[in-house]
Amino acid sequence: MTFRILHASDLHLGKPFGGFPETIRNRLREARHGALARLAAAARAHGARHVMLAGDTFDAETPAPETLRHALAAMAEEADIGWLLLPGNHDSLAATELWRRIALQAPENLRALTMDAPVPLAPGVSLLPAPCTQRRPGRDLTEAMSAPTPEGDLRIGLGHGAITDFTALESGEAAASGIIPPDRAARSGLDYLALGDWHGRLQVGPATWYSGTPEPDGFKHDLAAGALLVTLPGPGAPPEVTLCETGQFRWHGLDLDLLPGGDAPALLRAALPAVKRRDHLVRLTLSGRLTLAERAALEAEIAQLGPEFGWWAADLSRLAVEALPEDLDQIDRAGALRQAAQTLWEESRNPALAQAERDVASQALARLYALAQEEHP
Ligand SMILES: [Mn+2]
Repeated sequence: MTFRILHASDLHLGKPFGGFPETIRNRLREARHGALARLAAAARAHGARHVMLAGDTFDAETPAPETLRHALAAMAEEADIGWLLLPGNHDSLAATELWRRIALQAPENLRALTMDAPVPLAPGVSLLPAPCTQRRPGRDLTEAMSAPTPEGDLRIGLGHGAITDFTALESGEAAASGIIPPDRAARSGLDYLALGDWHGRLQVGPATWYSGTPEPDGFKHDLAAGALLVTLPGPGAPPEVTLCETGQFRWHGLDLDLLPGGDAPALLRAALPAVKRRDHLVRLTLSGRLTLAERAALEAEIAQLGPEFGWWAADLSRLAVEALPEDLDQIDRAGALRQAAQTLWEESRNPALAQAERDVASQALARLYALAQEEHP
């Protein structure tokens, strides 16, 4: 008897993305809402009737009324899919008003897992949820997954939180309390343990996974986000787990170390996606050194490329410049501008100055050079 289910977590609906400009913030929020339909489509396409959301479906304990209503409506519209909603640490049971509203407004195909008792999911399949009682429960809630279920049932655990630190175990230190033991699946006789909390995808053991968020939300995890399609061949048999990509946006934290003589603009282009740039966020950090001319060419390339992306930031503060005396002629042959360039050049290589001061002079010289090139290309 094969059972198939989709495992997702950490949707964080309503996440505000403060610190980003309004346009991209709205698009990022919208993409999180859109992930519900993409999850349903992925489940349907692979013959899964249920989507497990392993906590943090909502970013806040009191989401805006429309965030909740839109989510419930979107789930209701996927009428052939059963949604299994576990309270995480962001939307724990301490958010009593949230779970009260969900209980009142939830469509028939949504099941809020607010109790840590086994739930019959399908004939021969039991779900063992461990809802977060509060933001930091301070104890291992997944102990509840050892509860008995009908003889011969598949046992699927659904939890939210951090696993025990392996390094602490190996060094003989006491494991921190209130976190999930990595061998929970074996301890509680689970055929699969679906976890949420970690926003990247992570396999913890043969039958234990973090799905990661279905829609990426930061630069920490630069991977294609999605949900896990879990196929359980039968009680006691190892699960087959495959990725269903559901992410709209990709976040790239890109580090480039540059040296003179290379083609920096070409290196940059090669490191960036070529299509759908509007759905990519890029945080570029440049280091190494370039000649003034190379740096000016790179800055021009950055000015050209940046606006093609959904969001873009480039940090050139750690990119040193190598200025040659003849470069100064490119700024001006004489006059006040040349004099300023000469002074900056001398400061940039003056061993009597602190490195920070020399760097400031270098950056200013690079700026002056780039401006002069724009005027007299
Ligand atoms: Mn989370």
